[in-house]
Amino acid sequence: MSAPSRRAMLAQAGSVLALSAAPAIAATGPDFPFPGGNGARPLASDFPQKGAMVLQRSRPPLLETPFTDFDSSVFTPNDKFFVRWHWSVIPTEVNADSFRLKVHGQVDRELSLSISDLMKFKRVEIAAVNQCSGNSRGFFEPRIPGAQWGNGGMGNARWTGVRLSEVLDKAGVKSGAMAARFSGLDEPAVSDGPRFKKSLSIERARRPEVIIAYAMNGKKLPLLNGYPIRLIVPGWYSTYWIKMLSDIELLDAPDDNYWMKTAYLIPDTSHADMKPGQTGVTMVPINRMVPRSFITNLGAGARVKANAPAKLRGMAMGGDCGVAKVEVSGDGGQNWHDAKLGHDEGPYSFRQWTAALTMGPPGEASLAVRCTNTIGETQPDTPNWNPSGFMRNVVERLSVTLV
Ligand SMILES: Nc1nc2c(c(=O)[nH]1)N[C@H]1C(S)=C(S)[C@@H](COP(=O)(O)O)O[C@H]1N2
Ligand SMILES: [Mo]
Repeated sequence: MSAPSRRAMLAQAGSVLALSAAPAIAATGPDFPFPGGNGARPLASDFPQKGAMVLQRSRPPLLETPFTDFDSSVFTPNDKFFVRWHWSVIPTEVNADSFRLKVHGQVDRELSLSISDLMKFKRVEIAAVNQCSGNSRGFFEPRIPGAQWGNGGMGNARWTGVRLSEVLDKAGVKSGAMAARFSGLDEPAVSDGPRFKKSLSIERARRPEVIIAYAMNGKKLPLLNGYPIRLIVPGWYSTYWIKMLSDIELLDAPDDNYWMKTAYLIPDTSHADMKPGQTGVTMVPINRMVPRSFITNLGAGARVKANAPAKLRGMAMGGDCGVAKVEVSGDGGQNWHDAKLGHDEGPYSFRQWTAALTMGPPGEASLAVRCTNTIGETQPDTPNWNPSGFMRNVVERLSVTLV
């Protein structure tokens, strides 16, 4: 979409997100190697608190992290962190003084907490990957409608906040409560649209790693990433990581709202895999993440010295547990060599890896990387498929030219 039409669209829609007058769209965004093409995207740098981002959609904003940014650090800078919203009615500013988080439903005491009330709970910090369920959807074949993400619909940050369990304890969850349902300040753009709400079982909600975060990489959350507070569910896909979290409702029955019952379902099969058109498959709400790994210091088509050791670098994630092993291959996955793991930032974080891999004779070569997590799961050799394009974690391959 061209810059003028994007601005026109936003203007037409009324004040949603204030964009600067001068659009900053570079001609040279990535051209993702999606099957069947249509992978070219512009870069946009005119979203508030965001640097140059791959523009997937303006309204509501879908901004992808340019993949080269993952090479600089295992922590994704706030201004390069991806952005995804379902509805376009998002506050352009939030007054942190008057903001309140409501806790209600099956509780002994309803709460209405200010940010300073929240900060009285014990402060905790956790490194965790936030990854969209549909990250890498553009690579699915057959192609699937929805955000055509490359691999940058994910990011890793140090999140600071308070344990959800302590907030729930303060409210006193009644014994009959079955789920905690979360929603934020964003609203449907159509009057009968279902507000974005997601639920966790009480057991999951009480886990010690689940926090309400008020800071990201030591700074306030960018507005587009959920200022002033958001839910962090380490190890689970970010559909549960409710932004601008303003409401927690304790339910006495499983949540059957649209976003739990109809959207965000995966086949209850190994690797969430099924055949296009297959029927009779049991579907369940998406949940834990699975291992992934990427080469970050080389791009597709890079020229690499033949018959010499090449330095490879990248990052890996275990999913909902740590990284046990990363292996690299210079021959498309026939032979594997252990990479060296970098500093351990905890089980939910990206982990850097490095490897020196001896390259073959001049010609085309396919590099590959795979991660095994601490519960022994390894990335599969063949891609999975499901009707929403969720949970891609196939071994990624990168073609380079040896010269
Ligand atoms: N309030 C609210 N929270 C939300 C969403 C949303 O639409 N509204 N989308 C979820 C989804 S599907 C994703 S992928 C992540 C994206 O988080 P980010 O924009 O901070 O990267 O936010 C999650 N939290
Ligand atoms: Mo998502």
